[in-house]
Amino acid sequence: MAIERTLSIIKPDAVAKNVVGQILARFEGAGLKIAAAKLVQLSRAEAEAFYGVHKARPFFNDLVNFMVSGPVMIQVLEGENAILKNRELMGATDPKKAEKGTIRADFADSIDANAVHGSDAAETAAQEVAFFFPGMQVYSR
Ligand code: RTP
Ligand code: MG
Repeated sequence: MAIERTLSIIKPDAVAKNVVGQILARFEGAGLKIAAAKLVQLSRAEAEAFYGVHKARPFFNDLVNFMVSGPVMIQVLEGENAILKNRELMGATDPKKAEKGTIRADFADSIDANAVHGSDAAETAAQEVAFFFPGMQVYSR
């Protein structure tokens, strides 16, 4: 099975709730390694660029406002099937629809404040990792 990398963001609501460690522990518990990590306050320009794919959507402004409302923890997760595995750990976008035991079911309050972001495919994962960790050291294993 392929070793993949995916971009994960612990969003401002979860950082404010002080559950960063609990969320990272779920990634580690599922066999994903933290290959890079940083706690940062996104600028509006960064949030708009990162979520540019949603520019035309009615929720775009709310999404950007939310993502700049406080610091976020950004990490690269690495492991077998990392992209899908992370999406499964996260649960559905709307926490009301997220399966029990997923990060969003356990830590998110609403579809806007939904605790985590995760890349959704190989191509977006590569783009998103490069966006936040340009020139990241690649370790062979
Ligand atoms: P993410 O990109 O943050 O990992 O979330 P996702 O793939 O599960 O959902 P996506 O469709 O990519 O939407 C990005 C974020 O926009 C907010 N959203 N709000 N009010 C709404 O109908 C709505 N739909 C999406 C969510 O915060 C979602 O995570
Ligand atoms: Mg998405």
